[in-house]
Amino acid sequence: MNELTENIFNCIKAGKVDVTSSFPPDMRGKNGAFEYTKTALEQGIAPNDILEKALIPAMDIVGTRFAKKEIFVPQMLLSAKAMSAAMSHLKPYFKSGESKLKGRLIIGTVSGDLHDIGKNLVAMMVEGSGWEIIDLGVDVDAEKFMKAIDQYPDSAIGLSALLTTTMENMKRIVEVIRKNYPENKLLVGGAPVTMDYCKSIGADYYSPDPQGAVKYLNTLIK
Ligand code: B1M
Repeated sequence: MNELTENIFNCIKAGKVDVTSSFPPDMRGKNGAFEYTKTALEQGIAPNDILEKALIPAMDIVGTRFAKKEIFVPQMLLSAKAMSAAMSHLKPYFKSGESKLKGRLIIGTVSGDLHDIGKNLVAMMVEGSGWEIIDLGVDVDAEKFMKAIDQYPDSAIGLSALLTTTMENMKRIVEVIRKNYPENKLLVGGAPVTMDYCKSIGADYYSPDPQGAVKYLNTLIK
């Protein structure tokens, strides 16, 4: 790994966003993912190399540590923030089509539900693994999901629900999407959701955490 790519990798793993970030204490005053990514691109390192050699492996480690409960939500959020800082430089290349992403995930918290911390973590981890994210936010009804799928028909779709009451809405939204787009892959998650529930409503996969979501989505790449 090139030294700059290694620096980006280490910053994302440690949650070092930019030069002004005070976390982690031993990296205070030093450049972060934001500065190193900018320099790497200026020095001609390909956006795909930065994504595949730094962002994806770093977020992979972070996701595994989180799933094993070796790190917790705040550390994961900082790593995701560092990843987003690096992505802010890479996005223009992917948007222009000069570099290719793995796929696209439309994600939202289902109608009636305002919890978005877990959904955002999933979105950030999936983005960090090389996917484009269309984040519809919270309280997303079937109509809004359908509008986004009509616009991006080749996407996977992710639904999050944190309330037992809104799991019913998840079911209804899955029904509407299935009716119109039987082939699209539907991923569901959120604290009260289970694999049994996922199967009972006709979704394709349930993941208890972002890492599982990433692993599942990566199996869909053609
Ligand atoms: Co609310 N809330 N809340 N809440 N809240 C819970 C969920 C609750 C369990 C608390 C409790 O009573 N012990 C309870 C639900 C009970 C139930 O339905 N069985 C509850 C309730 C009742 C409510 C209100 C109804 C309270 C009220 O007003 N009377 C209300 C509802 C509002 C609404 O949505 N309409 C409400 C409101 C809120 C706040 C706004 C105050 C706030 C949300 C802030 C926000 O999200 N921006 C809030 C919070 C913070 C919580 C708790 C404390 C924490 C949720 C959270 O963020 N967890 C929660 C209790 C708890 O969990 N201890 C609680 C951390 C997050 C990282 O985990 O979201 O599970 P989680 O996401 C995980 C996985 O589930 C998975 O990956 C994530 C990372 O591991 N995952 C996916 C999530 N989505 C996924 C999607 C995937 C794959 C994996 O694929 C697409």
